Amino acid sequence: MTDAQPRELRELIDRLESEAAADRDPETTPDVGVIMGSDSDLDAMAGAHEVLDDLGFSEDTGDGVRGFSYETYVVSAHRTPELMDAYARTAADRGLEVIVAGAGGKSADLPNMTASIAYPLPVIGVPVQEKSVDSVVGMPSGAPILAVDAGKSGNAALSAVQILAREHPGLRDRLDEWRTDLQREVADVSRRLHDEGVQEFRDSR
Ligand code: AIR
Repeated sequence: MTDAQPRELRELIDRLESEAAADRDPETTPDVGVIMGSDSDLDAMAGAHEVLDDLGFSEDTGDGVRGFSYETYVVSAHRTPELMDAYARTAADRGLEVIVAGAGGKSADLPNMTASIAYPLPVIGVPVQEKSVDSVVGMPSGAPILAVDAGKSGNAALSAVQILAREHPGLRDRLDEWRTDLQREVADVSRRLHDEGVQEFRDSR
């Protein structure tokens, strides 16, 4: 810790550490942590938030919501390495079961470093751009990360819920319903495309 560390950063790290030390009711702690290197990644990470919302997760903004929930923070591996360390180090004790981590650019190190520090907690990496893929997935032997294709943050959220569903049959049912809805939508599009004809279908999109 340097003396130059700003109060705002220190307070955020203190918050994570005191939440980890507190004996909180697991019912009220977030299950999925969604972190990203910058708020400029929010659009790319929106798929994760949408899937979690669709599957009935609430957003925990610090009020200790009950039931399945997620939280979101900006954590930059390079601008705020101490915050990344604190987030990953305290994640399990704060009640998180799985982390979805997105980062962009060619040095997209938040997912891979979070995976190493939070191990054995599973971390699902989201390369925000195509050029971030190698940096997210390129881990050495013995240092695993789960990862999705560039921009596929919704898939990362689905994978996170799949992990949670191993212990929670209710979530398995929600995942089944989600897949049924998806198949219904694809079948509906397929039928309309055929029955309306290509031009009318395109015009109505
Ligand atoms: N980034 C932020 N800190 C470390 C990295 N690698 C990434 C963000 C974002 C990109 O850099 O994840 O995708 C550009 O960030 P910004 O804040 O300049 O828009």
